[in-house]
Amino acid sequence: MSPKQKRIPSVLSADELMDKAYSRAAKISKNGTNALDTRKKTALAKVTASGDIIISSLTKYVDDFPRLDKEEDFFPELVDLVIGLDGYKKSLGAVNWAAKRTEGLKNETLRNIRWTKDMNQVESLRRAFYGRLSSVIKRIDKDLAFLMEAKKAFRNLPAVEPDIPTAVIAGFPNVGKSRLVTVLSTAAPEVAPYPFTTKGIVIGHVTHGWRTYQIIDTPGLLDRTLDERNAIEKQAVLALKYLTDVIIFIIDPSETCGYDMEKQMALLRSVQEGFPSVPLLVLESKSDILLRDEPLGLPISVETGQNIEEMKDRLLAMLRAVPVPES
Ligand SMILES: Nc1nc2c(ncn2[C@@H]2O[C@H](COP(=O)(O)OP(=O)(O)OP(=O)(O)O)[C@@H](O)[C@H]2O)c(=O)[nH]1
Ligand SMILES: [Mg+2]
Repeated sequence: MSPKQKRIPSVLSADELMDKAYSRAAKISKNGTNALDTRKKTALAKVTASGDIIISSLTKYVDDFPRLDKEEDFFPELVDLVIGLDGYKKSLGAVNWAAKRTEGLKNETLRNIRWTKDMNQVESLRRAFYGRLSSVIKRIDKDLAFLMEAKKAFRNLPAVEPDIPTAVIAGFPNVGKSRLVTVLSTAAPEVAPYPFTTKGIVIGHVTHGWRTYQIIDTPGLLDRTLDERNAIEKQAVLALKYLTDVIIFIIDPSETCGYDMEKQMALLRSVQEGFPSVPLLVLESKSDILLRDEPLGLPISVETGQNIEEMKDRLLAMLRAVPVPES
């Protein structure tokens, strides 16, 4: 499941968690049969309440943040690129540790308070509990902050639907991928006359008859090997690796994108080699600027509308031919 579809709780900082626990405990007072008993009952209730608030908040984080154990998949790999999977797992592990540690401290303190016959001891046990609790929670402050950031990142992840036929648009930066997506689909990615405008995966939809298809805009790729690619380019590679049923590859023969044809052709070849079984629709963009005599792919212009309808027809035919998974 996509981490986006899961409701993720708001994460409190260490200070906020402790404030919540203290203020709940501060309101508690109990009556006992004598002064010692009153003190004990009150202290037991305060320790229980403050410990339980911390335990239940932390346990909720551990339970409700998505498990991303299966690493060979689109979302775990995307999360790895966007926030780092190791850090994510480590933070959840630390929060889990803190919940267990709080439980242990709480039980130990309750036991000691029950045993003691000394009024002053009751208070010092309670205070010691708060002190130790606070240092446990402070130790995971960075992990809580990490989870807060992760929550934001999850919210911004693309809402990819894995089971509908999908076309992924690829090509060098600045060749016109996003502008094409805006005429093809419901998505409205940013279009700008400089490279690396698109920094993540953007999802659009096209509806044709009763069927809906996904069109995915990706960040531009440079012609280089995977280990040289930056995290932004790697998102495009992930979309190609996991999501694509049809690749739309855009070449900009006008070279106004800033990259020469030789480099663009090398990238096209490496995409073909990398995904030999995926149907490929090659387009030559910006035909209003330069129309080649012998184009390699279909020349299009979003500026003049040249071949846009033809391109849509070809794309829809390719998407219609994608086998629908049996459900
Ligand atoms: N003249 C002309 N300009 C175009 C056409 N299509 C796109 N452009 C321009 O090319 C520039 C880059 O377009 P984008 O759609 O942002 O390119 P991109 O491939 O998404 O770029 P990145 O996101 O940076 O990889 C913009 O200034 C567009 O207006 C076209 O058909 N004709
Ligand atoms: Mg773009």
